[in-house]
Formats: sequence, C-alpha cells, structure tokens
Amino acid sequence: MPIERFAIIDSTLREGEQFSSAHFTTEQKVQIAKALDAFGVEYIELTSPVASPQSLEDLRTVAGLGLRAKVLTHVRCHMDDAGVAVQTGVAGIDILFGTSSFLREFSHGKSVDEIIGDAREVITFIRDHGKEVRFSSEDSFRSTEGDLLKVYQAVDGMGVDRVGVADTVGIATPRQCYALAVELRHHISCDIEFHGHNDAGCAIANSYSILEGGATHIDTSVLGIGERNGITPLGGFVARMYADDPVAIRKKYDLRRLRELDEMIAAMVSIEIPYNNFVTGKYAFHHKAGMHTKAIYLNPNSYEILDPADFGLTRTMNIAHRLTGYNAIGRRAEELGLEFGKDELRHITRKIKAMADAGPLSMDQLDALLREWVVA
Ligand code: HCA
Ligand code: CU
Repeated sequence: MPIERFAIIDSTLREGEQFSSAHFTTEQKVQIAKALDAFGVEYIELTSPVASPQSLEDLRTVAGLGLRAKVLTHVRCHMDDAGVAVQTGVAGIDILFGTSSFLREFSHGKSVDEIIGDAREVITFIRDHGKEVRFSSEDSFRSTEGDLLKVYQAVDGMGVDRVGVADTVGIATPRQCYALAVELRHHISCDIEFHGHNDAGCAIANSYSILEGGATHIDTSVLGIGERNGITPLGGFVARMYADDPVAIRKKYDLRRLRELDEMIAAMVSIEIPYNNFVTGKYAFHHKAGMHTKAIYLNPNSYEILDPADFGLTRTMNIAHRLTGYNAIGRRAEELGLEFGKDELRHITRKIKAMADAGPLSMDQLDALLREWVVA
C-alpha cells in the first residue's frame, strides 16, 4: 500500500468529546487543533454545531484559525444540521446515518430507500455550498452487505468525496475490514474512510487491514479517547504505519510532537497515559531481560521496531534484577569507567543475581556494588 495515500482524520474534538471525562474549553479546543495541525494530521473533525451554542461558536473559531489541516464537522443526515454546518467556515462535512437493522428498527425507523432519499437532499445541498462531503453508515458491520452496498453506491453516484465505514460497536475483525474494502473498491470510486471502536481491541489492526484492502482515510483520536473505551489511537496507529515505512511516516508527520499531544490530552481529561501505551507509555522503550539488553547494546533494532529518537524519546534499561546478564553488567561497568576481567565480571554477575533473588535492586545499588568491588 503506498503510504503517501492514506490520510488521518483526527476526531479528538468530536469522538473525543464523547469520552467520559472530556469537556474542552474554547481555549483548549484551539490548543488541541493547533497541536494536531503541527503534528501533521490531514483533517480535524469537530462536534456538530447544533450540539450546543458553544459548540457552534467553537467550530467557527477553529475553522477560522487558518490551519493547514482541513477542518470538518460531523452532523446527522438532516437538512437543519447541514444548513448550520455550511455556514461555519469548515472545509467539509461528515454526515452519518444508521443502516444496521438495529438502528433502522430502534432508532430512526427508515427504510434503505428513505435513507437514500434523505442523503440525496443533504449531499446535494452540501456540495452546492462547495464543501467536501462524506457519508457514513453507522454500525456498518451489523448492516447487511446488500443494504450497505446499495447505500454506498447511491451516495457515490451523488458525488460524495468519501463514504465512511463505521465500526460503531467495535465488533469488526481485521479480515472483515479487509474484505469489505476490497468489495467496496469493486463497486464505488470515491475514497473510503474507516472509524473503528476498540471494544474488542482490534481498532488499530482493523484500521490497518482496511487500508490494505483499499480504504484511504482513518479516524483517530489522541490516546483513543471516545465513547466507552474509544477508537483507534493516533499514536498507536502511527506506530503501526511507521513499522511499515519509517521514512514515509517521518516525512508525513512530526513524530516528536506525539508525546506533547498525549500528555496534553491526558491532563485535559484527567487520566494517566497507560503504562503500556504505544510510543509514549512509560515502558514503551524499556528493556529488561539479559538477552534483550545484550542485543540492544549491540544493535537496538534487535528488539525495537520503533526508534525512540524519531519520537524525541530515549530507551531505558533496567539491569539490576535477577534476569540480568553478564554483558549488560559489563556495559554498565564501562559506562561507570570501571574495568573488570571476564572471570571477575562473571563472578559479579552471579553475586548480583543472588542478591536480586531476594528482591529487586535499584540501579544506584547496582552501581554502588560495582564501585565497591573495585575498591575491595
Ligand atoms: C456514534 C457515531 C460514530 C460515528 C462514526 C462516523 C460511530 O457516536 O455512535 O461518523 O463514521 O462510532 O458510529 O462515532
Ligand atoms: Cu464513534
């Protein structure tokens, strides 16, 4: 897949606002939008202007910042919403309609033909105002394939820029995502966007697979915040794409800004960055076992597919424990300017392992031990 082809639609300011503890002030929205723009996401999606008076004003403010990223808003497939949205200065409008049998029966109660009829009016109106338009089908993976294709083909014919596949409940698998994209590519010519929830832990894998199948745009949010446990996280998705082609991803995005983005959002929504978070988790570049630390010293690629330096981060190593090894201890001694013979080093390592059997040592304790050894 040509890496240059995909684009990120970051929805921290729309899906992310649906996260339990999110409440962004106008100043915070501006700060987030600028930080996302500096990182290099291609699109920034904001909450519907009909959600509340402040949402309308904030949308106008962000759309007026003159960012390089295109500003989008997200509305129901409804003329009232579209009428407000086209007046806000956004570059494009994402519209959403539920096509699953659940939503048709328990939400809006419309038939597929009625959905297409509503879509035609709204899409034509938005296009007449010169805005990009995307039509998304909520809960796509619990819609029948026939319904989905019928709707997507119809809106493709109406000239939408993108159709959106939404895994609203996080039920999709990577293989289904790939297969759906391949199928859609046979029937429609516009771009394909994917919005994936992470209930079953597949959001990043699904995003990646659907791109392999021919999708073009992926929705993300910083740290993945959104309804329930959220959607495809920006950092994790970028890590996945970097693993494919670091050079292209370094060109596309300012990776060193990821940390400030994650830290900023974590602080704004009052959460900690998870210890195992992609790239910015406390232990994302931490190495421990002897076999690992030995190889890392010789060549970091041996146990790292992401270069921490590309993200403005540094790796850490813990060698003061019982899984440590002779090579790592030798390296540490060298760093401290201490010299030991091979046998001596083996002896010290055995001693450290025996001591560490009683409980973990600190690096300071380890260093002290090495220094004392020289004196002794
Ligand atoms: C929701 C809507 C949505 C929309 C996704 C999209 C979803 O909050 O239920 O417009 O593509 O997950 O379906 O976020
Ligand atoms: Cu969603």
